[in-house]
Amino acid sequence: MLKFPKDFIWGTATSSYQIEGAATEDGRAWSIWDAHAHTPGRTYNNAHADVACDHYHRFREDVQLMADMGLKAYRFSISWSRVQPDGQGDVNPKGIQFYSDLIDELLAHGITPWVTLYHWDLPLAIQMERDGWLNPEIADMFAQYADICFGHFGDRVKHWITLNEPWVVSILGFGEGVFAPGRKSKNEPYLVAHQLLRAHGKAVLLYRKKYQAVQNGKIGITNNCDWREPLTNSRADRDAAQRSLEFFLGWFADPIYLGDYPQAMKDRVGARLPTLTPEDIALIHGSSDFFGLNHYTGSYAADVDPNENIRNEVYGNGGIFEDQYVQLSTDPQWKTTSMNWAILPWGCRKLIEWISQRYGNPPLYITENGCALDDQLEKGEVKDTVRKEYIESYLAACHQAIENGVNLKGYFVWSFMDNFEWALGYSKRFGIHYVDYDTLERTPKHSALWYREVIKNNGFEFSISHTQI
Ligand code: PNW
Repeated sequence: MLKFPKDFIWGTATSSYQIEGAATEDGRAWSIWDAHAHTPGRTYNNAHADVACDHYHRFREDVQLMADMGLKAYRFSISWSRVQPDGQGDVNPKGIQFYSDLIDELLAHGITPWVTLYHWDLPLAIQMERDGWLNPEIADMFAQYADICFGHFGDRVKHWITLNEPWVVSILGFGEGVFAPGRKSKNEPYLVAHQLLRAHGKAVLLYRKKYQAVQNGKIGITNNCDWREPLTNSRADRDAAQRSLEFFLGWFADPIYLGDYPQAMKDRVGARLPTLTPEDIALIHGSSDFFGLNHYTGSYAADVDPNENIRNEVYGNGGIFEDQYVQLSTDPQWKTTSMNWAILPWGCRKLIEWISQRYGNPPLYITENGCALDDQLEKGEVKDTVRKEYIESYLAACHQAIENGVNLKGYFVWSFMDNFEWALGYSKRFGIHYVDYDTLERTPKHSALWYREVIKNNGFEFSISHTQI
């Protein structure tokens, strides 16, 4: 039996645009994701999230399902344009009411809310009128929005996450252009990342100055990172794997925990990497009470000679190739999910051990982990054995890391239910609850029933011990 530490947080996660629907109801204005999804050709089957899971109208039913599985914590995000439609100025009382009701409903069922302020749905007005994340003034706009949230919800919300995955915003939104606002650039990701870090820092400073002493909550940020395993044991490949982790996670976590961008980035990106001024560093260094990590997969990393004309084959996970010169690859033996992401529980263990070493063993929460599968609903059941084994093996790897000294304090399954998977629309199912998109009916999958037992027992019997963790 693998037992977890007493008080370990067992949760699930979602985000506003992916589940809420009610896109123009009760005063909500469009975000950049509404505009992106409604632009032909941007998402699979031109899907959008006008209705999504209709969580806006069904949140009480959803909280009941969470209570049924004994969930300790629920991570959701606030739609900025629902509470402040233009992203600046007036507050929308009906938006405040919705999140206030959701929080009350969770607390009434003994579930702790973990609230993300920004999960990619920037108010469209800020993009159109103020250039969005490219505008240095966005840090102040974000802090003002955060102020509204702390002020209205901070009496009941004690766990705040400023930003979800700034790497995705920067690389997929401004580098590859596959996510909103759909820009393709080799420089903008670095500029946007810089403003994301400053915005995070300003929101945290405001919380600490104005609210933390009274409200007694914690605030942090969630970054995503995949593991990088050196392809060979050569010095060059080991350096490449390390460099790749620094370009991925160090880009955001180094400024927060170590006070500057990684040296490897400064060396290779040169003048295209903005400089953190002493004021920026004062704002950003030490600005997280905990380390939030979203983690799904990993790959091999190998060194590339800049004179060779090689392109990166592993989609979405590289960052800007010409700056890193790291060749990513996978082993055809590795099992994959329907995202084509490799299932590598040992990569999860190695990554959280890497984080704990590099950043001084901070309190760590896995704020997302899970997998997409081609689930079938048959006679009211979804037998998602691969998902159950995915979660089980990643949790076993987490348990091993805890034994090795990693300060892991909680784990959130992505996702509570199937939802709008961004550019892939409704074609990928990540939920532990199945959503029928015709009737919007929810059904707990076998993985949810298994997770309920894990929560109840604060651990589990590891049934697939032949799996490498
Ligand atoms: C995360 N990549 O996104 C998000 O936080 C969720 O909203 C999302 O649904 C979930 O993971 C599953 O995709 C990512 O291409 C999307 O590297 C894409 C990538 C990473 C994370």
